[in-house]
Formats: sequence, C-alpha cells, structure tokens
Amino acid sequence: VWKESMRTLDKDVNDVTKSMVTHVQTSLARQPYNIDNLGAYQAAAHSARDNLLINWNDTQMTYTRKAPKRAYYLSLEFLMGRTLDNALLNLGLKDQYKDGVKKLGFSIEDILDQERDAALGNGGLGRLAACYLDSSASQELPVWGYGLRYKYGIFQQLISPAGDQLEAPDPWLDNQNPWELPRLDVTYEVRFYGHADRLDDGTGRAIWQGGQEVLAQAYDVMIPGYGTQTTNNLRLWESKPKRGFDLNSFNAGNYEGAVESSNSAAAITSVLYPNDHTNFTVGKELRLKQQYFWTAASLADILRRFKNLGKPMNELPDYVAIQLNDTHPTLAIPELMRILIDEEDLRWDHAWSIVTNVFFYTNHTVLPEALEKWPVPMIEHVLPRHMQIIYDIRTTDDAISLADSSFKKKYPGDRDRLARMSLIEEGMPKQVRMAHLAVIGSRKVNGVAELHSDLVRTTILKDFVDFEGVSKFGNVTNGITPRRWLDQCNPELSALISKTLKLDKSVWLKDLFKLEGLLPFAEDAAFRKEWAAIKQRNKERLANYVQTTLGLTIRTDAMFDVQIKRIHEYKRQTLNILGVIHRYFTLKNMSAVERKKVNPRVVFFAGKAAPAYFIAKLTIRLIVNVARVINADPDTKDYLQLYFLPDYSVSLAEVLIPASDISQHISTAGTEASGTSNMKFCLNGGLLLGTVDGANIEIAEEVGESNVFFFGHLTPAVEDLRYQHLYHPVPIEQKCPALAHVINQVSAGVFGDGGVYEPLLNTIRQSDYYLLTDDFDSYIAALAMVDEAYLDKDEWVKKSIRTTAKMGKFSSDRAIVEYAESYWNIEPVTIQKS
Ligand code: 26V
Repeated sequence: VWKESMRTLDKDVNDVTKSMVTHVQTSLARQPYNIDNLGAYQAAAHSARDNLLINWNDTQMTYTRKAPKRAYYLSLEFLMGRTLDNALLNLGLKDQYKDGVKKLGFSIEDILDQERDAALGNGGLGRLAACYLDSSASQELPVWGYGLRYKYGIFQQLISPAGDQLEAPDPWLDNQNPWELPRLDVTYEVRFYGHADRLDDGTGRAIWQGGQEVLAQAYDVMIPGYGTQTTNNLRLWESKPKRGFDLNSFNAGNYEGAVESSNSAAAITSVLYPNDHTNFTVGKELRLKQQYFWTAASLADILRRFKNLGKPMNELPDYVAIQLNDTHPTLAIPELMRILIDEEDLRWDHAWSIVTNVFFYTNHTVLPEALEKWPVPMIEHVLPRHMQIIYDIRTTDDAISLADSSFKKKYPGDRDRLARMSLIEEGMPKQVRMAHLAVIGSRKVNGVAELHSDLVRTTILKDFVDFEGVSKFGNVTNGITPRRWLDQCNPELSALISKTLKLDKSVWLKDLFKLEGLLPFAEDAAFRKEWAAIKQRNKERLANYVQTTLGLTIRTDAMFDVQIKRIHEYKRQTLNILGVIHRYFTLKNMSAVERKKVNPRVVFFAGKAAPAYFIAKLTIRLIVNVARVINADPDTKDYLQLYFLPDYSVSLAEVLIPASDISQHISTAGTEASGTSNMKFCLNGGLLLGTVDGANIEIAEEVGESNVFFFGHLTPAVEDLRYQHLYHPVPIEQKCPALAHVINQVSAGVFGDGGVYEPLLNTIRQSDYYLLTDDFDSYIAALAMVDEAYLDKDEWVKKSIRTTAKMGKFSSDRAIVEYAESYWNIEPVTIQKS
C-alpha cells in the first residue's frame, strides 16, 4: 500500500494546478478564488517543494545504502538568492509550471518576483558556496553544505537623500520560508565557557564542563541538481536555549532573568556579520560563538553519520572530506582533536593524523587586514579546552615546533622564521592566526585563481610552502553556475544558443565548453543581429526595472557600463567615479557639434559598504551626488548618465548582468583574489574592462587579449610603487594632472557638499595605497579604447559572441569536479529510485 500510494513527480499541467490548489487550501489555509500573487507564489513553492522532496529522500537513502565517501562544505555564508525558478529548472518542470499558473490566472514572472532573496552572505565568497552546491548536485556528487540559519541576512541598503548609506534589517523569514525543513529531531548540545581540567594520566586528555549549553537545531534546504535525481542537502543550524527559561527565576518573580539565558542562546544565529573594515574579529565574542556553534554542531552531525557505518575512527578520512571555506570554520580542527582525544580516547599523534587527512582549506584573500585572528584571552574564556589544544598543536606539530628536530635541522636557530610561522602572534593581546592553524591542520590548501594561488604560495604562506613542500598548495580557479547565470537570468540568449548549436540546453548547460560552437557564428551577420537584439531587450528590461522601482528614466540607446560589487578601496569604485567626472568635464568642454559624435554612455554602480567603513560610505555619497549633477546637466545628459542602484542583491545582479555592454573589474593588481561577477558578465556577452588581476587574467587567456580591455600596473610593480609613494612622493599635479583637476573640482564643491569628501580625496593625495595616481591615465586611455571599439558595432558584437563562446572553463561544474578529484577524492553516485 505504501509503495502504491507514493507520490510521483508532477508530470503535466493538470498535476501542477491540482497540487497548487491543494496547497492553497491546506498549506496556506486560504480560499483558491481570492489568491493574490504572493499566495500563488507560496502555493507554487510548496508544490515544487513536494517534487524536490521525492528526489531528496531518494538521494539520502541512496547515500545511506551505498556509503560513499562524502564531502562537506563548511561555509559561514550561502548567498542563495531566490529558489523557485532554479528548483523548477533543475526539476525540468519550468514549462509545466508556467502553463499551470497561467491556467490559474497568473503569470510566472509575477509569481517568481514575489520571492525574497535568501541573502545569507556578504558577496563573492557566499555566492561561490551557492554555485558549488548547485554544481555538486548537478554532477551527482555526494556533497552537503553546512551553515547557519541567520534570522537576518545581509543588511538592506537604503540611500538617504544626501547620498548616505543607511542600513535596515533583512527580515527574510517574515513571509515564511517554504524551502526549509525544520528538523526537530536533529539537535546537538554545544558548550561555551566553563573550565577544562587536564587529566594527569599522560594521555593529554581533559574534561571540559560547566559554562553555557546551547542547543543547535537543524533546518534542511534541498539542493536539486540540474537534470539529475540528485538532490543534496544544505543543513543550517539555529541556536536555541537548552531549556525554555529558568524556572527558578521565573517562580521567584524575576521574569527578565528567567528569559535572559534563552535570549543569549537565540542571539547566536540572529544575524549575519558584514565583512567589517577594520580587523573585524577583535572583540566580537558573538562572532567567535557563531563560528564554534556552527563547527561543533556540524562535526557532531558528520561524526554521528560516520559512526552509523560501524567503521573504526582511523577510517574517517576514507569516508569524510571537510572543506573549510576560508578560515571561518577553522575551529573545526581543534574541535575534532578534542572529540578524538577526550571522547574517543585516541592518542594525540593518531588523532592528528586523522585530522590532517580530513580537512581542506581554501584561502579567499591575501589582504593582511582580512586575515582572521582571535585574541588568546577570548578563546581561553569562551573555549578553554580549544585553547589548550591549540597550544598543544603548537608544541607537537612538526611544522612549527621549536623543539622539533626536523625544524631545527632545516632552519638552525632561525627564530624569526619560527615567530613568523607561529600559530600565536605575540602582542597585547596575543592572537591566534587562524590561517596558520587551517594550513597545518589540512591535507591541502588552495587559492581561487592562478595569480592568487601564486601569491598565496609566495607571500602569506611562503614559509609553509618552504617547510611542507609546494605540492600541498594548489589552485582551483573559481566558477559560476551557468544554470542561474545564463539560462535563468538570460532566457532569450539561452534559447538562441540552443537553436544555433542545435543542442538541447540540457547538453551545453552541463558541458559549457560546447559554447565554442558559437565561434563560427561571429562571422554570420544574421546571427549577430539576433545576438545584439537580445542584448538590447535585456537593456530595456533593466530600464523598465529601474523605472518601476526607482521612477528613473534611463535611455537604452547608450552603452551600458556596469560596476557592481562590495564597495571597497581595493576594488577602486573611486577610480571609476573619478573617471566618470573626467568624462563629464571633457563633454562640457566640447562644442555641441563635437558632442554629437560621442557615444552615449550610462554608468551603473551598485554595492554595499560595510556599515563601519567610512571611506567606502563616502564613495557611495560621491557617486550619488555626482549623478545628481550630471543627470540634470542639459549640456551632457544625452551623452552621460549615472546611477547608483540601491540594495544590490543576487536578484538585482540577475537583471543587471545580462544588460551590460561593458563591466568594470578594476582592483589594484594583486588584491582581488578571483572575482566571479567578471565571469558572469562575460558569459552573458558583456565585455570586460579590467586590471591584470584575479580571474580577469584567465578570462583574457581564454577569450584572447584582443577581446578584453586591460590597463594598469602589474602585480610585481605594486610593492615598488607603494614604496615610491612613501619615500619619494611626487605631487599629484605633476604626476597625474588629469586626476589632479578632477580631485580639485570635487574638493571645490562642484558636486556639492563642500569639504565632506576630503577624507576620501586625502587617501589619494596622501599614501595612495591603491595606486589611483599610477593607474588613472591608463584607465582613461582604456575607456577611450572602449568608446572607439563600440563605434564599430559589428566588431563589438563579434567580440561579445567570442567572449561568451570561450567561457567554458568558468563553469562551477569544472571547478567542483577539480575539488572532487584532486582534493576530496569523492566520486559521483547514481541515485536509485525508491
Ligand atoms: C574581507 C575583509 C574584511 C576586513 C577588511 C577588508 C576585507 C577585505 C576582503 C574581505 C574578503 C574576505 C574573503 C572573501 O570574501 N574573498 C572573496 O572571495 C571570492 C570567492 O573566492 C573571490 O572571488 C573574491 O575575489 C574575494 O575577495
């Protein structure tokens, strides 16, 4: 009876409408005849979820039966965006739902638009995690994600009339989240504070007790693969009090006291931390608690699953690989040591050999101010047992032990090197260097683009490469999922590609190198016309969006020039806005006749600044106020428009990226580890204007240098230039008169606000750490080359086609298979139907 009664996937439009109506009545408890768009979205989401669950159950059952080696992706951030469209695409049910909702009187676009983004991440790192989950499931790889279920995601950005960024909470769960399954039965206790007492039995064991105990409860999010049965799991932890409230205080009439401890437990997963400007970890005890809460719950869950196999502990590395996404989950290393030694009674060396074969660490930045460090006194207070273990690692691991003969033999008396490599940085207070702990505790380490991985090997981790050998330090160039970043966000282009390649999209979306088949069509005038027409319609779609959301009218006959990413000095939005001002003055100085020969350009910015990052916020204010002046100037407004679109998100990116003719990726050479939006723009036929940095370099290698616009100094020059700035400064008027003029005009108040921009301008006048004065002239020259290239429309479209055609390498499918084969040693698993 069970077998016969089992639900199967929705197959046709009638299944869809029936299931939606049922959900309106049962899940939503509403009447089908007065449902609005939001209700229709919720019904469609519940109905799609039913389909996902069938595959999800089959997947988990198959994994349990076959017991393959699995990989776990530990990430404090998963920037998922919207789910419904992706779920329908991956299930192969998009047409059925489109027709189904139409029959019920709705449009699928309106319904999809009701969904709030799941914005549980800051930027590239969190979105990368989301793309990797999509690719893991699509490649049938047994991979689970582990993260936190923040009640509030990244803050919502508002822009005040003066141009200031204001932050508001992101209450993404307010409308109910149909994509998560609360697992009331999957809970773990996590301890904080208390005291750790070593046993005097020579084993190194200790007993950790007392302090605060908090409950971690699982929420599961289904991750469907594209065109596969595989539906993996993203497990997010929520913190809860172990007991509802303290009954003693309650009975004594102390109601506040009674709920205090429950509030402090709930606070742990209440909000995602924005990447702060200054060393963001110092003093943030709650952030440390987040990190431990999440790693402890995840490890307990992973070990419980492993133990169900009935295998001895030393086989853990044969069944489990754990990827550390940046240093945020590095506490997993001492935590696994604690479990193996204190709870499983393993000897230190044995435990360490297991640990160092389970973990893998990805570095995502070489910026020194972004490398995590935690004060020793804080770890001692919050996690006393882990601090003991970190000290023990320091004195027993041969990589860094002063007492150890191998280190001594290699570097006799080299105390400087030892101090550089130590897990603990001397100072007031002492601090634990999380990257060092992640390196010595991992099987392998990787960077995220060729140049970045080279920099990791030759700068921040050089001593470890010297000591452990270079083979431990690899590269996996980032990737993006072509399902979301081409098929979903640019359906017309996707359809044209399928038609032209004479391939179903299910083929080329899983083998992105197939796009090379477009190359010969660059020479086909009819094809170019279709290609250009789609770009044009995407620009109109964006203009429409801006009209309805912001009430602004954008001309669509212009070149669309886009820079969208977190606002940071190293990404140099300042260079871009100063370039826009330069262009404005150039236009102003032209005769009306001359101006008529100029390409109209619309420049878009979007991105959030860390709430405490004063200079980044000032950059936003400058952009907004320059826009106010430029867009209102009758001399220039037909040739140059400027917009700052507030509240950048995954969903906004999905509208902006397909509409771009040119996008800017202009970080100071050597600072942007990879960048991933560069790949998204190029995949959608946008050309790239950038520095020789991060994945820009590999994009140029693929598409050919004649199809990208490169400018600026190269990485090896950067250190030297900074030295020159400090010790042989040249006045900006002399070094870069064009830039000096722009800066002086801003300073003089041409864009309003008198002296408010001085701190921003001073960063350039003074040390100019990010080398704007060195790169400005070549930047302006590159912009002129872009203008010139755009005049030859045919040639431009050819470049656009060639760019898309050569993006095969940047599929996250390629990247995740590299991790699976060269790092985790896991294999695809075919899912059996129940
Ligand atoms: C964090 C912070 C915090 C403190 C001050 C400055 C600062 C600067 C950068 C960061 C980012 C940390 C890690 C990160 O998100 N890296 C990004 O990872 C992406 C995925 O690999 C990659 O594409 C981006 O280039 C890289 O910035």
